[in-house]
Amino acid sequence: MRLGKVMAGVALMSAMAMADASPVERSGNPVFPGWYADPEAAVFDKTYWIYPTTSRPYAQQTGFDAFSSPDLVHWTRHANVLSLQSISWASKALWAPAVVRKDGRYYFFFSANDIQSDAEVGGIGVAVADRPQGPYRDLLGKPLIDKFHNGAQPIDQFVFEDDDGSWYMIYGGWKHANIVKLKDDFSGVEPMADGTVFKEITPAPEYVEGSLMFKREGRYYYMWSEGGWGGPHYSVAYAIADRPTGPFKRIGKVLQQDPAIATGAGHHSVIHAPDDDSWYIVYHRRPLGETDPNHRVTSIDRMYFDAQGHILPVKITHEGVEAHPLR
Ligand code: FUB
Repeated sequence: MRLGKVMAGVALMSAMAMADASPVERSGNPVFPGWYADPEAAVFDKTYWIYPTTSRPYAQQTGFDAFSSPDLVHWTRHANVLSLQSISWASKALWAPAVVRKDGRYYFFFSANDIQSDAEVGGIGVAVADRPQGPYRDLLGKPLIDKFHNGAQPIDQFVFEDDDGSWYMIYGGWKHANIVKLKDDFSGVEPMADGTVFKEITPAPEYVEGSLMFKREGRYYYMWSEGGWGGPHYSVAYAIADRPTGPFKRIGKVLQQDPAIATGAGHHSVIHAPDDDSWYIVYHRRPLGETDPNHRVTSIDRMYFDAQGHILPVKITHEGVEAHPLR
């Protein structure tokens, strides 16, 4: 066969291969429409869940929607999974869900009322349901934490089960963070091994709010938000320690605005897919040119570690992430 004919054959075969290859499905960012902030990501069985704050003026933050997906690309909205109707002590500013499964039930921790002093009613509450999509009802009939301790406003809780079965909550606004050990029935807090109940773990002067913790290769990663949530410089930084109680020393920023993509990228959560050890960061950001503080949208991008276990700076994208069905 002459060379020209061979080359033509090769060109035809690669054109056919390209036509056959299905395009890679990606989530796009934001991953679902609407103004939603502070996304809490969870995996229950083979389904991804996102529980965000409804991003509106505080008086209109009266309920939470949830979103589920089999693959990070296709999302279904579940409206009003928890609302003020089920929380007698709350009246506004429902924020920052943290949702966990324990003993077959689903627990939805939330912040309410944006209290400014111990004289006000509000703080961090917990609701319960038999299914991830609710409906959730208030577990206690009162807040779980309703006072300032170590200067931390009781908001922005994250709930974490350690390997020994202990459950911890890390929380706090107004530039202070505390860790507490939860009672086994989540009805309150109990002293840790050293007798401390509210242990301050504020990791750096830059700390503002939005705490999160996970464990990887035996070490505890603590992440938090810095800057003002209403502006472009909102961002996420991290530290690593050998214990959930620290001490934590700030290593650096992980997530921040990209003037070509979006501003105000912060208040995040993390998903680990164990089948291929991929990590995702789920966060809110503000579309370019938008200045309304509440115009926050939920996005997902990949998160990578280097060989020493440091988190590499996240590249925020318009494309989002590839489909990742859970096996
Ligand atoms: O969405 C209300 C508040 O905005 C959150 O609790 C803060 O972390 C900030 O994201």
